[in-house]
Amino acid sequence: MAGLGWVIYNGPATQTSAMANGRLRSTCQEGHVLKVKAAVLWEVGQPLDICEVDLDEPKAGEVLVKVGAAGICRSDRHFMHGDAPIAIPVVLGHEGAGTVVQTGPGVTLASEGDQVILSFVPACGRCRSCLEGYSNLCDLHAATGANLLDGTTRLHAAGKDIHHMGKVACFAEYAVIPETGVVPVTDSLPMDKAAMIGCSVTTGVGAALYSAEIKAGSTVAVIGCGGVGLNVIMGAALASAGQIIAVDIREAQLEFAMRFGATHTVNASDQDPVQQVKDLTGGRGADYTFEVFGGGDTTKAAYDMAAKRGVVTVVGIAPWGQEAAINAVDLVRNEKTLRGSYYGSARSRTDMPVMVDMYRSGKLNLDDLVVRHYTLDQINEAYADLDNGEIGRGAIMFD
Ligand code: COD
Ligand code: ZN
Repeated sequence: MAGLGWVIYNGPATQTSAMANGRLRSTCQEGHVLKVKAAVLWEVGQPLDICEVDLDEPKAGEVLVKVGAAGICRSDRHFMHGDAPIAIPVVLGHEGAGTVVQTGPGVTLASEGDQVILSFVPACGRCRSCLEGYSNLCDLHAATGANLLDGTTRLHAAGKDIHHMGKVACFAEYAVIPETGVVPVTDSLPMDKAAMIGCSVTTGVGAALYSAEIKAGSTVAVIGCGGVGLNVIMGAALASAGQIIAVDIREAQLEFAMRFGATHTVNASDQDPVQQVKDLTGGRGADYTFEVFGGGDTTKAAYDMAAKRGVVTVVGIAPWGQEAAINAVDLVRNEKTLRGSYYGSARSRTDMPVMVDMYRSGKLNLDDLVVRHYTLDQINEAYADLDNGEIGRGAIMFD
């Protein structure tokens, strides 16, 4: 904790002065900012800018986290490309883990020194969604978007407020996060594995176990076998599915998926994936299908390849405005279920510790999932690797 350079805030963020020469304090003093390196999206379609930004001290109910690792997830890419709307400028990064180094007033859910997994839905615990048990859909979180729960930001640069993706913003050395957005881990994990639990594991395994509730012995097809899709496959294996069919347009992804529990593969680049899945399931289609890419066509394919009474779970979010043409007669006559799944229908604070235990007991293969490490300065390269279809997950590692 020593050596953190708090700066006295004297005016606009670009005109700070007078280095504070102290250790990090556990009680906040108004008006201090920390200079941190962060990857900022200033404009849609532009590369991320690695620059120094000002980070305010945590306010009531917030914690300051020294980021340990941040995953390279396609969801951030959707914002960079403008496929999904977000307030900009913004610090992206929603799959992370780190160490709490300071707590704001009134914090009771985490302490200094805790290793924490970051949750990109810090549930308020008071809204209707939270009270009904759907904390992944917290109304206050949705209403405050890429600001913190009080509707303001702690990040600033060039005289502008900078938004916090998922109230996490972990493409930065430090992050100020609502206390409900950090989940302490007992007996620390490697940071990159802990980070995976912050998104791809909870989103993917959760989609299989908590959204679809896959039954033992059933047939499963997963469209899109990147970081999140591989976790859906692991979830299906944990649920003892019989056949697990990995569907992707890249052969390397399909081969890699076999390591995580896929029993069959379908290459959708040259042949109709719906027909191939039907061929592999005796003409019935799969009992559970998942869309884990984010597209209208792939959502339709997931629907079409589902069996009678099949459950279609859409994890990916298609670019704004895209639609999927669902056959309205087939929906009724074949009693299919079409549903969305956000954050694996999970409750971060109780379900993430379950994922940690599953990793520790060897049931989740996170050691093979993270295949590339980068520095924050290499983040645009990391996203180029994702676009080029490199297998598995990449992670930014911080000192
Ligand atoms: N058919 C089959 N597979 C395809 C196709 C296709 N037509 N096109 C691409 N793919 C494959 C790619 O080759 C790749 O293997 C895979 O789809 C996508 O994997 P990644 O690693 O690029 O993406 P992920 O796993 O990091 O993210 C996937 C999401 C579905 C989560 C993401 O794209 C998304 O839609 N996010 C929005 C939803 C959201 O916000 N969720 C919560 C946070 S993740
Ligand atoms: Zn993600």
